[in-house]
Amino acid sequence: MNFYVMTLFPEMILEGLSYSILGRARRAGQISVEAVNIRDFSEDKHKHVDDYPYGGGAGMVMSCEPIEKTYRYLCDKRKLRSRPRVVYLTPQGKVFDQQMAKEFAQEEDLFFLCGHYEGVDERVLDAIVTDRVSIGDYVLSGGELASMVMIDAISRMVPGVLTNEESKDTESFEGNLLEYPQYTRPEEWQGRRVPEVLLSGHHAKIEQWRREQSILRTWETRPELLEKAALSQKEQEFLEGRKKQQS
Ligand code: 6GU
Repeated sequence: MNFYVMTLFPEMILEGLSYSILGRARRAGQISVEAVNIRDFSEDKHKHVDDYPYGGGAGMVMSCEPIEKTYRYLCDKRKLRSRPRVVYLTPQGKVFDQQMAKEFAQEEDLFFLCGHYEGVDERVLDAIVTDRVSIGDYVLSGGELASMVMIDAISRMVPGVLTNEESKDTESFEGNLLEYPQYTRPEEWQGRRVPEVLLSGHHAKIEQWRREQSILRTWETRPELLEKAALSQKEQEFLEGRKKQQS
C-alpha cells in the first residue's frame, strides 16, 4: 500500500513512521510513505502558502494553488490510473475507528492532506478531497499527527504487515472487549503478587479468568462497547453478579 502525505512538515511524517512495526513494513516494501512539502509548490517569491480570509476574522487560510499543484505532481509522478481517495484531516470530519482503518486498507494508494492555520480554502477541498476525517474530539495544531495515527492503524490492516502473533491484539479489540491485564516475572514485585490462577497451569481456568477481566474492564471504562460484545449466557450472569456486588 502506498501513502502520500501533502504537508508543510514532511520530516515529521517520515521520522515518525520509521520505528517499530511501521519502520519494518516500510523497509520490507509492504507499505511506502511519500511526504511532499506543499511549500515547494508555492509560486510566491516568499514561498507563502496561506493568505487572509475573505470576510475577515482571525488567522490565515491555506491557498488552493500550492495544494492542487502538490496533488497533481504526485498523481502524475505515480501515473495513477483512477482518481485516488484523498483524506483531509480535520476536527470537522467523521471520527476514525477500526472499521474505517480496515476499509482504507483495501486501497492501493491513499493520499492525506494536512491542514494548518485556520483551515484550507474550501474550493480545493471540494476539488480533490474524497473523505474528511477526525481522529477524535479535541483540537490538534495540524493534520500531521492525525495522518500518522491513521497510517499506523491502516498499515496494521494491510496483509503481511503484522506477524500472526501480532495480529491477535487487533482481533481481540474487534470483539468489542478491552484487553485483560498481563503480568511477567517476578511473581511478586513490591508486595504485589501475580494473580494465582496465572501460575496454576490450568489453561481453561486461565482463559475464563482473562475473559472475565476483559468483561469487567470494558464495563468499568467503556460500557457502551459491551452492547456490541457477544457475551454468553454464563458471562452475562457473571457480569450481573459483579454489578450487584458493587451496588
Ligand atoms: Cl484530523 N486534525 C486536527 N487539526 N485536529 C484534530 C483532528 C484532525 N482530529 C482531532 N483533532
